[in-house]
Amino acid sequence: MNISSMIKTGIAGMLALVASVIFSTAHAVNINLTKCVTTLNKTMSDGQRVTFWVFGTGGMMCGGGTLPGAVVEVGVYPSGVSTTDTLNLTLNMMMAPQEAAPYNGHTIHLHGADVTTSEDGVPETGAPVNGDTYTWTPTRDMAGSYMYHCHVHTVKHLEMGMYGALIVRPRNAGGTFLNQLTHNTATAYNYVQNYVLGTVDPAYHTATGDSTVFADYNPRYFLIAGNEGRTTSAPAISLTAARSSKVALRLIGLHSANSTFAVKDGSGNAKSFTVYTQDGRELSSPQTVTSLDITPGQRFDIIFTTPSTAGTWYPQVTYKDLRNNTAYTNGAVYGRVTF
Ligand SMILES: [Cu+2]
Repeated sequence: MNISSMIKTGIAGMLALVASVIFSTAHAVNINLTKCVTTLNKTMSDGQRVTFWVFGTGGMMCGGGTLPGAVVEVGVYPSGVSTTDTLNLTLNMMMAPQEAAPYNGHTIHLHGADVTTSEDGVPETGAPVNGDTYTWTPTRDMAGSYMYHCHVHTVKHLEMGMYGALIVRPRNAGGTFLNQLTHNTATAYNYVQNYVLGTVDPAYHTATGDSTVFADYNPRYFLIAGNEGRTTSAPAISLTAARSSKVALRLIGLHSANSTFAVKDGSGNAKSFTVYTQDGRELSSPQTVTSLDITPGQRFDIIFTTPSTAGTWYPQVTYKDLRNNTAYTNGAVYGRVTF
């Protein structure tokens, strides 16, 4: 290497160092996303057709609508790093299906997020229902699972499918997402899936205004990640994992019923799993359990380790009536993890 190239390399190295210092200590990351609202028709397991309202990914005609809506990820950084992620989520109302007044329009409520009242997506406290931008800057202790949903005429619009997972993920000082639930390395995982819980009462999908239908919830369809998954052979969600690996599941309660989560092997034996975070906060002592009740709005982030021998486990949710806590007919929904 001659002197000229050494100088060039030295200058390039210095510039890279300056850039990394700026990036790791002062550069604000803005995550700008646009959501819209569109219809999605699904044929359910009993042959009935249900029309959902779902969040899509913007555009003139509102494309990309899925049930649940696409995952939104926001990063948080280790202590001592002043960089922050700010989520700017814009709701585009063009082409949106709507109810008649006074329940017209839609919002995005960032459930569990500490936001100002004007960013909370609650029409009763002033959130615009004809399109708005919602801003959120989580702090490092907020790593965990959250949810977004519409807060207009919530009993109907939530039930119609207007929801999705909002995940706060730890990044390292350089900004790379870590495969950990929190900044605690004990929460490291090899695989992760979002188990977004949902229920459907078809009567809600056609009722409007102040119908008495909304006072009597009778779900007929029970979902994980938007799918019914009524048998272990046709699960709602599945994963192929290596043996002796760590599988994290984010359990996100967007259902309108009680529920109990468990993980069972092929013989129906309950397997233990560890709960590390609840409602977007790390537990001071992780809880290892074989069953977990999840009520509407709650979130739990859990990890289990797959065995060293081949097999299949079935994470599962049993949906139960809020009034008497008895399991609904067809209320068992299965996931599958093959290793
Ligand atoms: Cu809505």
